[in-house]
Amino acid sequence: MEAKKRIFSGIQPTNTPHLGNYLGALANWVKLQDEYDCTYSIVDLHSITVRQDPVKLKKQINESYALLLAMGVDPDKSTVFIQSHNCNHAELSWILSCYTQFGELSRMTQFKDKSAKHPENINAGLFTYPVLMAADILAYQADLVPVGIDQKQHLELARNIAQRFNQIYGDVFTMPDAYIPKTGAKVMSLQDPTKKMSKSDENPNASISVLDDRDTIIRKFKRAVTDSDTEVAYREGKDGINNLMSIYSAVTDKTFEEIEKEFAGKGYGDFKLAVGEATADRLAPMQSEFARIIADKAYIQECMKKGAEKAFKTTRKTIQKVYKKVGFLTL
Ligand code: ATP
Ligand code: LTN
Repeated sequence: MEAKKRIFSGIQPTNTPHLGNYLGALANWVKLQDEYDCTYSIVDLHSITVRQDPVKLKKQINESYALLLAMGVDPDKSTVFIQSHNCNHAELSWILSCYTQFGELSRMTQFKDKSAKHPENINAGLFTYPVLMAADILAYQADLVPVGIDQKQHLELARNIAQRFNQIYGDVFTMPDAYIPKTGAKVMSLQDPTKKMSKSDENPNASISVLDDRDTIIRKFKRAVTDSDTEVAYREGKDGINNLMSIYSAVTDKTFEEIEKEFAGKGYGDFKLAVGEATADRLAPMQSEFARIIADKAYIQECMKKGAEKAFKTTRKTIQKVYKKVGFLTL
């Protein structure tokens, strides 16, 4: 039997995941588990590129991990672990940073955005963030990386680093491809539909947390910024409605055409309510599962430990190969 292709992806424990994280990435993580050999990580090392409160961070790491399990990521099928529990990520990141150009990192739009947002803390980690991400992916020899569209540039960089390394030392790393969903790849803010929905947005009405209750979800969608038109139709310039249609399409699997038909002659009020209800229905099973899992500390610990051990084993093979190739002595 041919070995399954490998998948790696990660999410930062910076806040509770929002609907964008879910539709852009996490929903695919669950779907791909049968067909691929999947590894999913809570990337806590990445999250400290922006200052975090240690007490809050600890809680967020634990909850983000439990949420993955609640969503249906199966720790018996896939490897689910916390990034800092596997030292190979940081080790490989150092090596790869010596094969990454300053100019390449300067062009990363996430670095430009985040340094503009936090001018008081433009640290070296924020700059080298994409190298650590490349190390995450390449350490597992991943073939596919399910992410939202905002991570495409980082993935291209990972490919460039892999190619450069392979050119010098022969075939060491697998070339990874991005896996980006057709709908939900970029969910926009409900308050400013020209900006992406983001965990770090200060306005709580701008995003739907996957743990928001039904009433809150419906209320936030009711308040979503749209336009002065009345027609539910996907058209240029109707950013707010386009975003709501994309969300509705992603949570119900209906096409834009079907949605336009469903709401022909109806107002935005009816449409917003339907989007709210469909989203709440979609998130409800995960929310009750989360309540159950988060109470079971021993189970979470056991899964984390098993995940970290599996992750370490797989990646140590890559590190050993890399050390040999660059000319380090082995003991
Ligand atoms: P922050 O705003 O703090 O940078 P984030 O909301 O971008 O965080 P991440 O943990 O960086 O969240 O991303 C996790 C995954 O979710 C990534 O695969 C990313 O591409 C995807 N993602 C993030 N925001 C969106 C969005 N608005 N729409 C679709 N996918 C998204
Ligand atoms: N940079 C990503 C999170 C991330 C990731 C990864 C995604 C870190 N390492 C490896 C895919 C593969 C983000 O900000 N969303």
